[in-house]
Amino acid sequence: LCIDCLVSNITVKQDFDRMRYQGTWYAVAKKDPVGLFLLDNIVTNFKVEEDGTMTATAIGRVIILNNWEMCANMFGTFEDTEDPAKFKMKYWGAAAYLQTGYDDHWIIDTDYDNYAIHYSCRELDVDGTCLDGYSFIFSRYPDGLRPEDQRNVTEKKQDICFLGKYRRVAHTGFC
Ligand code: ODT
Repeated sequence: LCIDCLVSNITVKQDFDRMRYQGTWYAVAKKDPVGLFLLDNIVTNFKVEEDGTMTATAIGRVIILNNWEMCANMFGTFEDTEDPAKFKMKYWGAAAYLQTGYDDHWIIDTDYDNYAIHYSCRELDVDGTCLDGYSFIFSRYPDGLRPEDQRNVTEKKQDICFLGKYRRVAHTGFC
């Protein structure tokens, strides 16, 4: 629960297990940051390397240089922090004109087999709330969340103060 919207009070998944998090996740909803990048058809694949490092790839439809539509191939490596569900994500694209960055990457909640809620605050406001952030709702299935997971996901959207700020992410086969 987070009633004051302070980023420092947001709770994440307890005892996050990166091994069970591996494999394919379909973005079914997204809260965009300022200057959004990935539009839709977003699919990610997480992996734990032999040395224990978590890495991921992501694909998604983007529009670059104002009106060039393409599928972006993205890569990320995750730096551990003292909390097992909080990472720093270094990311870059297969092509130089794609976005690169270094974002927080928090796993708010997941059951590993069906749903996951991701959160990233890029810019803190002076009062400790999030001024610019983004969040993905992931499903193991491209067609969306199971009905039995929807209530919990809605609750978590509220906890991270992003309720009502999500849009549905379509999977049309574009990428
Ligand atoms: O789309 C946006 O507006 C912001 C997100 C840009 C980050 C994309 C970088 C993806 C790098 C590969 C990693 C995949 C895992 C991602 C899971 C969720 C957060 C991006």
